Amino acid sequence: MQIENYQIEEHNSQLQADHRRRFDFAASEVPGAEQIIEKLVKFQVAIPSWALGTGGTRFGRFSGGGEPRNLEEKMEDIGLLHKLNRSSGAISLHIPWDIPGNIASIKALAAQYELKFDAVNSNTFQDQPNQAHSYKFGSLQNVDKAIRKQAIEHNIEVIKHGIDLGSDALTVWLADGSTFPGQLNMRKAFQNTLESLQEIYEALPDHWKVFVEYKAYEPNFYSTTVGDWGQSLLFANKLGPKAYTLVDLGHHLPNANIEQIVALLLMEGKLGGFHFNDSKYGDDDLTTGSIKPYQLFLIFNELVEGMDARGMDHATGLGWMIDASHNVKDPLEDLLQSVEAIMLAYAQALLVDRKALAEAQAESDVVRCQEILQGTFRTDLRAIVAEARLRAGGAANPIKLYRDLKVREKLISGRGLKTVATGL
Ligand SMILES: [Mn+2]
Repeated sequence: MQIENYQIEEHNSQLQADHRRRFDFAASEVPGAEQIIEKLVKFQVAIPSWALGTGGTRFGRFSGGGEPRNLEEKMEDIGLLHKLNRSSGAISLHIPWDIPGNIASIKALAAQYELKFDAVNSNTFQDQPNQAHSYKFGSLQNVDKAIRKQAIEHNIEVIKHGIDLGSDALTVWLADGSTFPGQLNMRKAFQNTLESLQEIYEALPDHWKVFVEYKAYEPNFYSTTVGDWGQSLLFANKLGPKAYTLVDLGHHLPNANIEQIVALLLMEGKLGGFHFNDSKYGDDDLTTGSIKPYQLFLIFNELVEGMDARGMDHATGLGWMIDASHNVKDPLEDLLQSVEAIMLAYAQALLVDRKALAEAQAESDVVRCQEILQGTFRTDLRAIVAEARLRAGGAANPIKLYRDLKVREKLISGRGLKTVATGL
């Protein structure tokens, strides 16, 4: 299905008076509101092809109905999101869950929905049907050279799919590691992984990047071969200038200071990509900003400060993507909430009075530093974010319009109640 422009215009005119009142107040309170709005309009967050269906846990999965059955329908879903919020203009493909069949028609569809192809993702954490070797004991780290070779070739194939689509980055997340002490030689596992990554790196086109994503634990529970940002940075530094670390918010041990990690990686010019989600305990993959919105703001505060220090373009300097799973919510509503939370945290970070903060830091005025950050965090910028969305052609209240138009009901009637998205 498609949302028509007139439906957005009708919705916006119904909410216009209310929005105008709130926006005028916010704009009067916020210095530089126009510049913030301009930056918000440009900022796009990629949606991964695996986030459009209902996820599950190892205990079960409860389908929500009307899930996209193939890549075309996944793009249709992201097209709906982008139509509503005008900030979801990119899709990140997971291979082999979403191998593009007819490249020309997939590209035409992307153009129709105004979507770009973000980083492509390889998958060596599962065995595929008819695969010669198993990844049960790791892929790029494996003690068996033939298994490593198979995993390397898969990554090179993913790069080729990305080239066909106009993508310019490969994200490698490895489940490699060990579940019991003594299971592997950690130094050899690192060296095997490095050699494998070097072969993949050689296959990258000149303008491409490779993102090395880390994760503290799971599915392996004793050691992870790319376990934290230090290990990822070690790989990225050894690989070369096209290799970067990717930070996934859920891939840290509890209470890790992610804002500090972000600050230092940016300082080193080695932060490449970002995966948004939220969590209470581990890699919970919850809606971004649903549990720790203040942390999200603090992370964005470091991102904006660090990117500005390096003269980076906020919209294009890093790969921005949501990486979440939806067990109890409608995935599309969840994604609308996530994008909204990201835009809000970004807007707040743009509002931080950097000069005043630097002065307070220089005087070690700890109280003033806290007042500046929390004063900004507690400023209500929702009307500013909504104004940016309206100027970009989106809906004043995306979730309200989504529900008013009965989008999920229409997707169910078109696709069926019992559908399962590929990869889930
Ligand atoms: Mn991730």
